[in-house]
Parts: sequence; structure tokens; C-alpha cells
Amino acid sequence: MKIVIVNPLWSFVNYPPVNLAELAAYLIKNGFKNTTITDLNFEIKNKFEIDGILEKSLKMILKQKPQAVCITCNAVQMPFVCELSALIKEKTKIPVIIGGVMASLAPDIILKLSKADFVIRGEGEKTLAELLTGIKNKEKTDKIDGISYLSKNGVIVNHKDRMLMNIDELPCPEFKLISKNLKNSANVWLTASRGCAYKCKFCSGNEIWKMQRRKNPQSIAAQLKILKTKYGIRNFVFGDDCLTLNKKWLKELCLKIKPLRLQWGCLARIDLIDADILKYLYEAGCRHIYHGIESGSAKVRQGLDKKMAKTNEFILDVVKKEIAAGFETTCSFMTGIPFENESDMIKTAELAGLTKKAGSRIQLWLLTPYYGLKMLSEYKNRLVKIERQPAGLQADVFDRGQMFLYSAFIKKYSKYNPDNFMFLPQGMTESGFVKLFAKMRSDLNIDVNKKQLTAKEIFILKNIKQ
Ligand code: B12
Ligand code: SF4
Repeated sequence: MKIVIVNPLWSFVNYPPVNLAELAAYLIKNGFKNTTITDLNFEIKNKFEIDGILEKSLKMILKQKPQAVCITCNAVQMPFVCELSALIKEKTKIPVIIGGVMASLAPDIILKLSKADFVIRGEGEKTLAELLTGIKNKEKTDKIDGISYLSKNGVIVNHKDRMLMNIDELPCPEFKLISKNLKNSANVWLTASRGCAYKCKFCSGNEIWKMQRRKNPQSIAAQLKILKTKYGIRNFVFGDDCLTLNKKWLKELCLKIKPLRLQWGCLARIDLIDADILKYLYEAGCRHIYHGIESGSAKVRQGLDKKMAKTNEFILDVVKKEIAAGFETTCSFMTGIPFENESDMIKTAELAGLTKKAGSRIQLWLLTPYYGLKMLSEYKNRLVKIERQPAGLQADVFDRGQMFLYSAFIKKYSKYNPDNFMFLPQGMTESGFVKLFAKMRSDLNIDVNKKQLTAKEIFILKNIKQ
């Protein structure tokens, strides 16, 4: 059975979809040998030629004569995925299956807008293999754990959740299916674990993974060795939710990857860093650590269920130690938190300023109300509709270039775009917030609007505008 897994068009930068190579590897191991990945984000070279882009994508998929098309979908990819899936369903009878974070958190919206046959919620490997087996054997597929579909009378059926799998059953990602985009790439992200032990209220997706499962360090080292020797990869990022959670495992991982002499970065909670951890990380080639600090107010951090009983002095001390040890550090902060007030925002600006002075890079975001966030139901009454980009606020989902070029898609789905909403802090008006946010940004010398645009893109955008 021919299966095509699709990475939709979504970014100006090519990020090899290692997550899809892992999904494909599981299918291949389980009998679906004829599985390929079509990375439209890589294949479509001229992302500025928007006319006919969906038809072009459809052609690339159909020429492989698929018997099932499986598309990944997060919040950024959603407009393109819905358009592409609806086009496939309009022109063919091929089953379309959509998975990924956005599909998992809002299966009803995705099923209705995409006309797809199935959404797979959560961990995809086992559910997809079972569903494809059912389709191949023309068996009933409605009782497969983890699937959602529209019943004949148009009602959404969310069949029960699938249990998380034994992570050791995952084969090595099928890198050869994405070999062209991997070759010498500087944008490789991979994960050595799945999930997180924490349940921060603002985190999108932690409901999917529920807890942390860690892969065997030896198998991660083997994957990295292939990436280095076959694809010329010299640096990468561990995108794990919480890489430094388990010290024993982290140490083993670091020891196994050290001989590869690769340079890498990771995301880590600042309260899970100590001198020992910094030593293993550095020796294993880690040079960049990204911390989500979120707020300068301990009360707000607590309200976010960050479960980080540390002071601002502790945070600053860790940042200084990291810089002194030779790491590049990034501290990420956010505002637009429904239970913060103006004075909390000022505390955030102060802490961000101090970490910057200590040598860290800083980011300041707005809390984005993604589907499925615990905060969304709890603070629905504090949500305001605001088009962030025109209001001069940072937009989390679509960057400036995407907004400009893909505006037709994006506008059509604007109701579902979390960038068009924000939580208003306590005691603040919309205009007061916008003003204070701009001041914080300017005092900290952050221009988030410059995010992700390359010189070439800026050049092209300028020319189109003239
Ligand atoms: C790597 C990564 C990136 C990389 C992308 C690299 C790449 N190759 O695509 C980069 C750095 C570019 C990136 C950017 C952004 N990202 Co990001 N990213 C991640 C990260 C850390 C890891 C993804 C991953 O590999 N996970 C591991 C695999 C196993 O999980 P998975 O991809 O979800 O796939 C599983 C299931 O979802 C499912 N599945 C997935 N696809 C499919 C398809 C089918 C057909 C099926 C059946 C199943 C299925 O099965 C898979 C295996 O079980 C996740 C966090 C996370 N822990 O997942 C965030 C995450 C996906 N990113 C997120 C966000 C918000 C962003 C940004 C908007 C951030 C920003 N502020 O700018 C930008 C988008 C930029 C833009 N405007 O274009 C959110 C998405 C939220 C949402 N609701 O959609 C996440 C979940 C982080 C978070 N916790 O909030 N990101
Ligand atoms: S620690 Fe990070 S990954 Fe874990 S729940 Fe909190 S924000 Fe999400």
C-alpha cells in the first residue's frame, strides 16, 4: 500500500521533518514498506509564487499514486493543511488522515474545515499503523483508539484516547526519506524524549504527552552518528520539552554523544540546571541553552503552575554561571497573562533587563491562547479579540513574511488563529497594555517583528510592496 506523509508548506526556512521520518520508520517496520515523505516546505522552492500553489502541491502528491495521504498539522500549518486536504477530497477518493498538535487539540475544527476522513489525536505511530491496516484490509475502522471522524450524520466521534507506547519500540527515523533536505542542514531538531513531567497551564501540547518517556541514549547517539557521517550535520537542537529532568539519563546521553564532537543546543527549565549538568552538557558539545522564565513575578510563575520555587536571584545566578561556563543563553519571557497586573509586567521587564545585562539573549512574547491550553477554559472571560500584528503586538504563529505572502489563506482562517486573541492583564485597558508592551520592548531593545525574515525575503517583500 502506497502511503504519502506530507509536511505542509509553512515556513521560509527548511526544517527537515525528523518527527515525520520517525513516524514513517514505524510504518515501514510494521509492514508499510512503500511509505514516503513529501516535504512541500522543501519541495516548493519559490514560496513567493502563491498562485496555483495548492494545485502544484496536489500534483506532487498524486504523481506518487498514494492509497492514503497523511498530513501533519500544527497551528501554523493549519490554513494550508485544511485547504490542501479539502482539495484532495474534492478531486480524489483517496483517504486523508491528519495528525499533529493542532489536529490533536482541535479535531472537530480540523475535521470540519479539512474534509479529511480521519484525525489522529496524540501519539501517531500505533494509531496510524492500525488505521492503515484497517483501510488496507477494508475492515471497520471506527473503533481504533485515538481516532476522530465525522459520523454519517455529521457528528464528531472522538474514539477513546490511545495509551502511550513503549518508547523503545520506536525504530531509528528513516532519514533517507528526507535525505535531500537533511544534507548539510543547519536546522535539524530532534527529540531524545517525549513529554514533560510538569503541567504548566500555558503550555500547548503537554496534555498529549502526559509524562516524560526517555529514549535509550545509545540509540540517540546512533541517530546522531548517521546524521553526521551520512548527511554532514555538524550542529543540531534537542527540542525535548524537558531534557534535563532526569540527571542520570542526561549524563548517560551526554557521555554517549560526546565522542561525536557535534555542537548543539537545548531547551531546559532553569531550576533543573546545576554545576554538574552544565559540565556534562558542555563536554558533550552543548553551547546554547534556552530557558522559559516566563515572568519576573514569582506570584505569576506560581499561578502559571510552573512549579518553580526559585527566586529571581537564583535565575540570575544560573544565567551568570552559564555565561561564565561558555554557553550562549536565551531567556524567554511572556506577558498578556490574565492574572498578572501592571506591576508584574514591570517585574518581568526588570528581570529580563538583568538577564540581558548578565549576557543572556532575551525574548518577550505574548501568551498565545492555543487550543487545548488549560488556561483557555479557566480564563475565557479575560480573552480579548485583537489582531496582534496590526496592533504592533508580537504575533506568535505567523511571522511578518508569512502574514504578507499567505494573507489569503490566513485571513480565511482568522477566526481560528490564536494570534487574533490575547488575555488582558488585570486592571489594564487594551490601549494601556499595547503601550506598556511597546515600552518594554523598546527599553529591552527587542524588535520581535524582525523575527525569521532573511535578507532575501526582506528584499523580495520590499520589491513586491513597491
Ligand atoms: C521542533 C519544533 C519546532 C521547529 C520545527 C522543526 C521541524 N522540523 O518542523 C521550529 C523551531 C522551527 C519551531 C517553530 C515554531 N514552533 Co515549534 N516545536 C517544535 C517542538 C519542540 C518539537 C516537535 C517534535 O519534533 N516533536 C516530537 C514529535 C514526536 O512529536 P510531534 O511532532 O507532535 O508528532 C507526533 C504527534 O503529534 C503525531 N503526528 C504528528 N504529525 C502527524 C501526522 C500524521 C498524519 C499522524 C497520523 C500523526 C502525526 O505523531 C507524532 C509521533 O507520535 C514542539 C514541541 C513538542 N514537544 O512537540 C514545538 C511545537 C510544535 N511548536 C510550537 C510553536 C508554537 C512554534 C512556533 C509558532 C513558535 C513561535 N513562537 O514562533 C514556531 C512556528 C514558526 C513559524 N511561524 O513558522 C507549538 C505548537 C502549538 C500548536 N498548538 O500548534 C509546539 C507544540 C510547542 C509548544 N509546546 O507550544 N518548532
Ligand atoms: S516545563 Fe516546559 S514543556 Fe513542561 S509543561 Fe512547562 S512549559 Fe511545557
